[in-house]
Amino acid sequence: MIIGVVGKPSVGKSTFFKACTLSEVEIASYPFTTIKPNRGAGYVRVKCADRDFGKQCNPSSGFCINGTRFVAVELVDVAGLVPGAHEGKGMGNQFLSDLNQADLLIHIVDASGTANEKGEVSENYDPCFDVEFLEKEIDLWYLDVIRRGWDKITRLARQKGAAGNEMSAQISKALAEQLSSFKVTNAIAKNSITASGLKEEDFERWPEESLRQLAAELRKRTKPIIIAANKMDLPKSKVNIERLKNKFPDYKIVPCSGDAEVALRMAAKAKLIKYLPGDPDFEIIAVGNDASARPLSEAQATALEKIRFFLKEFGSTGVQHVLDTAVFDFLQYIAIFPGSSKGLTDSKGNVMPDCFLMPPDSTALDFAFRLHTDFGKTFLYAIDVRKNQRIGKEHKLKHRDVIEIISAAK
Ligand SMILES: Nc1nc2c(ncn2[C@@H]2O[C@H](COP(=O)(O)OP(=O)(O)O)[C@@H](O)[C@H]2O)c(=O)[nH]1
Ligand SMILES: [Mg+2]
Repeated sequence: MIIGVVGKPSVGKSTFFKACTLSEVEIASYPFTTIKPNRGAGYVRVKCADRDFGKQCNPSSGFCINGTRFVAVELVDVAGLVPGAHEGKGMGNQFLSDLNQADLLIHIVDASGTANEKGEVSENYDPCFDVEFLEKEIDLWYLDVIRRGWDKITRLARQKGAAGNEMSAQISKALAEQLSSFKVTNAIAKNSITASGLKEEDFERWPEESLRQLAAELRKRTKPIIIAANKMDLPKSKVNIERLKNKFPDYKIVPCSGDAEVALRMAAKAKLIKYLPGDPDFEIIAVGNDASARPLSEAQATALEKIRFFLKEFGSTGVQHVLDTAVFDFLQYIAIFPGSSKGLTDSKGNVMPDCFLMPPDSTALDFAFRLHTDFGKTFLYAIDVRKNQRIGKEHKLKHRDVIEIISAAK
């Protein structure tokens, strides 16, 4: 899963990205390569299954602190969004390919209204414009690709129909084929066509304007957007977030402060405080006359107390909450731990080294394929390790299940 961090300049994208990717502990490895500077691992919080078995896990990627497991998700800082972007203004190939690969977009909005549509210093700017703008811009980009490819898409559909297939299902297949780089699948194309009030078999007579809605429906399903209302520490943000919530009741809007999260993670890394990303508070470590203790400077102490005040009001800095909301609440992913009824240790002696994020409705068989194609192909049955119960391939998995796959490949 790839999560794109988008928004106009100066809203705090890079700060948010830094906050998510900065980690107190040294991370041995990611489940993916991060060779580009604008790519990195963010982590979602999962209550680890290790404690339920009276164990301490040794994650092979991510980390686990006191029973809270941080599972990696790939983040991309997608810079370069400006008005007119879909027409190619300021939108390089890099921007498009970064955007293309994302499964979900976190739209960082400057809730304080201190930057105009180009990101220049301003006053009383209404962030609702940014939400409308981004949605429109991405919808137009989809529309543009559909329009430019329309002759080809319809030709493909006719060919498929002529090849003896039932004409009524060919346009969705042709759309999915042409828009595969946007992660449009057959099912997504079908649902989008229906949601646009169109009938597949009439595709030769679809009105031109209907393509606009079709583009929007395809976009919604392949690039869903959640909003991080950033800079909540600034004065006008509270009024503006209410405005956002009223105007966009269908959007998930999470208040946050990227700056505060960066400060806390840096302080934790420097061993000045104890802080777990997403926590409602932190604890100052370095006090007293102990020679090894590094007392906080006056400025540090003041800055931290200001952040504590923010945490009290908002429950957390919100940054971790944005990621957790995106993955678990919005995309409804579930975390699954591979395990075994014979023990939770792998061949190298690591306890519960892995935790996988799976899409909603994943079955035991899906999980087998996720572990290894061979496990999927030669799947026999699975075991729900918590209950020590056999489950079949169609069995739907739940968040925090511990599952063993029994296959002929083992
Ligand atoms: N007050 C405040 N400023 C922030 C916050 N997050 C980011 N900023 C500031 O906003 C400015 C732009 O941030 P940056 O991450 O470079 O924005 P980008 O252009 O979207 O990548 C910087 O000065 C940040 O320190 C926040 O939560 N509160
Ligand atoms: Mg930036």
